[in-house]
Amino acid sequence: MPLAAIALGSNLPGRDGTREANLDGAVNALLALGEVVAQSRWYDTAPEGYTGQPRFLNGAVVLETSLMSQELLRGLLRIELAFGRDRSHGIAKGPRTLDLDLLLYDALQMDKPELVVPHPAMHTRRFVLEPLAEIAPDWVHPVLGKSMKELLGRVS
Ligand code: PH2
Ligand code: MG
Ligand code: MG
Repeated sequence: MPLAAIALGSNLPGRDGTREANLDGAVNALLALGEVVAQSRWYDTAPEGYTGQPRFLNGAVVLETSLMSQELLRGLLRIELAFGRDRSHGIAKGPRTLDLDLLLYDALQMDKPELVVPHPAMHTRRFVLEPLAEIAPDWVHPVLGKSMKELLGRVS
């Protein structure tokens, strides 16, 4: 069955009060989409990009799933909504209760308006690579030809 790497992030309390509860609850909700075969620890990280927002809690999971990439994406968006994610207003890349990003899907390369895989910014982000290299150090980025461990060694 296909393996998907998913990044998790939260920097606002949700219905259960903490960033941890959002990420723990998201992992539980992901069980509806497949089997969580690996889960990183949660990393407290400084916001990158738009820095005028609270610190994030970030992590990654590897999900074994029978869903196609776009079905999986729809499932991730549904979970974000269930955790109170509001995309209707606010700052792009600003604070959010839950962000679930599809990073990798086997060795798939896809560039469509609704989904780009591998995630186009993943190799530049320590908050993505550190948790992913913890659970999938040897997974090779299908475009860059470098493992997660190697990519982590290249970010500041
Ligand atoms: N997500 C962003 C923008 N900046 N910074 C950290 N530390 N963690 C994130 O998950 C994050 C961010 C947009 O998705
Ligand atoms: Mg994101
Ligand atoms: Mg996102």
